[in-house]
Amino acid sequence: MQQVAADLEIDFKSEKYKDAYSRINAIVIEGEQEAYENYIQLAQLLPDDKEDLIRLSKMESRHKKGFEACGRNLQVSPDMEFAKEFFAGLHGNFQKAAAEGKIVTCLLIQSLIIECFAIAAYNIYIPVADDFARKITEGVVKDEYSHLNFGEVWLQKNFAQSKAELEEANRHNLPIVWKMLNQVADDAAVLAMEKEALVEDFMIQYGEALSNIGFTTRDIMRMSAYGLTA
Ligand code: Y39
Ligand code: FE
Ligand code: FE
Ligand code: FE
Repeated sequence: MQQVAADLEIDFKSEKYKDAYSRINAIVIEGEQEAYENYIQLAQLLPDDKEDLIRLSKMESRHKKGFEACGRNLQVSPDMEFAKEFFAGLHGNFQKAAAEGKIVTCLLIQSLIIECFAIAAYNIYIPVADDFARKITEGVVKDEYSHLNFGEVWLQKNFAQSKAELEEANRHNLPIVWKMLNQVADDAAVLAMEKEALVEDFMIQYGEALSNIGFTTRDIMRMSAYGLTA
């Protein structure tokens, strides 16, 4: 059962809520900033899709501004140091792949894993958000579906030659996502976002994406199992 903020009587002004929000809001702001940078790097790696990718990068920087406003609205200062550390694993792997020209790995990290993480988090947040943040997040999540779609379409077109690299990149990066989810679970719970709901939504989005790209159900089961124990 989806719970809504009005039923839960969440106190958005309590110190406990604001403390948890200082980390979750920072994660989202840092995530949007890194997504902006990642799409600019992808635009350089994929000259044929440059215009589209620059357009996506601009959407990410708008998202960042929206979430900064959400923090200000609750008089919370985001803990950006915590957030940088939170993203360090995926950030490092994206940078390494980009330096090696591994476009498929870069797309898996940003356009599949990070976008599915964002979609799950924003879907779960919307019903329990304050009115200001809800309106912002509703606008943002629509964009994130289009970013996921970009990755799906590209990888589906290039599936045969990308399959092995996708499996390898999944093996290295999916366990990092489970660690990130575990790290943020307590703070998310304070915002009335349950870890089980986040995991469920993430797996649905990610599994659907892998299916759209061309993986079989059997492949998806095998790939999804990586890092579940992280
Ligand atoms: O593509 C995007 O805009 C993604 C960068 C944003 C990622 C946001 C990550 C959200 C995780 C929040 C975890 C809260 C429980
Ligand atoms: Fe960077
Ligand atoms: Fe975004
Ligand atoms: Fe995005």
